[in-house]
Amino acid sequence: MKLSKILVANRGEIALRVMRSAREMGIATVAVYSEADRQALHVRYADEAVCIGPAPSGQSYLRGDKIIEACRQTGAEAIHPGYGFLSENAAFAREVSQAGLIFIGPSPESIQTMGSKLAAKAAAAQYNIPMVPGSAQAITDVSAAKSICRTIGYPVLIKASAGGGGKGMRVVERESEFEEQMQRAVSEAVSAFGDGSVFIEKYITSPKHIEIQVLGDQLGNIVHLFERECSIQRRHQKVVEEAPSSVLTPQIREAMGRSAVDVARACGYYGAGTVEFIVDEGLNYYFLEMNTRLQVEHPVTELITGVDLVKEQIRIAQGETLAFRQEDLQIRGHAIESRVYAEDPQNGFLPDIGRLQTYIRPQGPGIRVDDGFEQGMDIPIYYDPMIAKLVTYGQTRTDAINRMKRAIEEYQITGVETTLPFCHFVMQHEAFLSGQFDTHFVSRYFTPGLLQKAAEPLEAAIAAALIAMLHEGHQKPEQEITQSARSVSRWRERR
Ligand code: MV4
Repeated sequence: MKLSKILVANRGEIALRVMRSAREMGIATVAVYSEADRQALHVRYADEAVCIGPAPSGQSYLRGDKIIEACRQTGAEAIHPGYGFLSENAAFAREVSQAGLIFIGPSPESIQTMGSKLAAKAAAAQYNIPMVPGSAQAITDVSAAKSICRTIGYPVLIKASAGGGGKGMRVVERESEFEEQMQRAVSEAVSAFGDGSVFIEKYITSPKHIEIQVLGDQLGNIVHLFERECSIQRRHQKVVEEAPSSVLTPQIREAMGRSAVDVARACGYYGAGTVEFIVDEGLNYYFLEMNTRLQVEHPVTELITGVDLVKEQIRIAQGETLAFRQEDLQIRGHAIESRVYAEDPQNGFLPDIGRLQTYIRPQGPGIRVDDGFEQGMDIPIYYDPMIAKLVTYGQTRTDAINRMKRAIEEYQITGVETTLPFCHFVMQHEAFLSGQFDTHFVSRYFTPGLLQKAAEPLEAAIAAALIAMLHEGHQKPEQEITQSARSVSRWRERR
């Protein structure tokens, strides 16, 4: 069934990104917006727009009922949820189809299974997919849990089954700390997710976060589109991502790809999805969880494969067969994404909201900017402070890195502080250049004093550096989940 009009239940850069692909497919677009977003670019870009409520997302972008009503009003036949908001809400996906509309995404059952880490692991256990040693079920009995920990060995990690973003996660270094940490994890999980189920895993001390993009159609065909390396993150918020990973061998890439397809198959997956792994220093990989949405960092995969993931999502929702088989896909070149957040890297990455006084995008070969703002606009306080995704492409990783440095130097933003200087720092760091880094990159290597502000008068740069040096002594190091995490990375030694 060909769609003729879709509603995009999101805002900002991702709403625009989705509408662009829809328009290229000849599909009309409907925007929804909150009262804070009347002037937003996604509203102006859409063929039609419907206001769904006040600024707080609980009263607008999270109101499934109002969004379904907006479809009735405009005649939209399908809903693309983007990422965040309602994108991984199984109940919403079910309500959409009960209203006779198409949810552009996986089935409610897939969303529900993968929304529980324990259910996801249970589904994956039908296949031979590597998983971190730990408890297969929620732990309730402290002494039974301690005996599991004795078997797998400390340190262990307690995780919330319903968790996300590191919430409800506790590292336990020794048995004497176990009970207290378990109680904390349970109460954090109850208050954050309304579900206190927690389980245990062996703690991998220096992991890389590598995820595999998958696509499945409604006829049961599933392919993977290789990996994204997402280890450069702070407090579980990714800042720099790239594809492909510079450490995977073709053999490990193929094995991880096959495992990712198996995970998707285990829950009858269709649509676009991401299978998340951690990779240890010996390049052993372990399945952690699956994200059942389009991810923020999807453009790096699009650039190295030539596949428009949003168009594929729409084709899959239309019931079409995947247009390619696994052997049709290959990696061409290298792509890097820098997330431009309105946050101050000189000041603990605190959100720095305000008006974009100057906003001039970089241009030229190999540069893609996905954003939702123009010069003069305010960054609203109600939503995610991401201004843009700056993505560069090159034939080699070095080309993509040099292009990213050039693009960051061209990008002119005043009025708010951004993560751009931090991303520039990453592009020059020896650990990033060599590929020998893990998820602890930021806490291990970054201090605000190391940032140089580009394109500023020398005196101002010196003053900023002096101020940063004065502040450095007073700053608490970024809270990390373990002490041993601050030790030197062992990625290098093993290679
Ligand atoms: C882990 C881990 C080490 N060992 N599991 C964090 C968020 C969640 N999606 C999985 N996470 C981790 N799970 C075991 N058994 C380390 C992390 C982790 C992490 C993972 C990916 C990206 C960034 C991270 C930062 C800190 C910890």
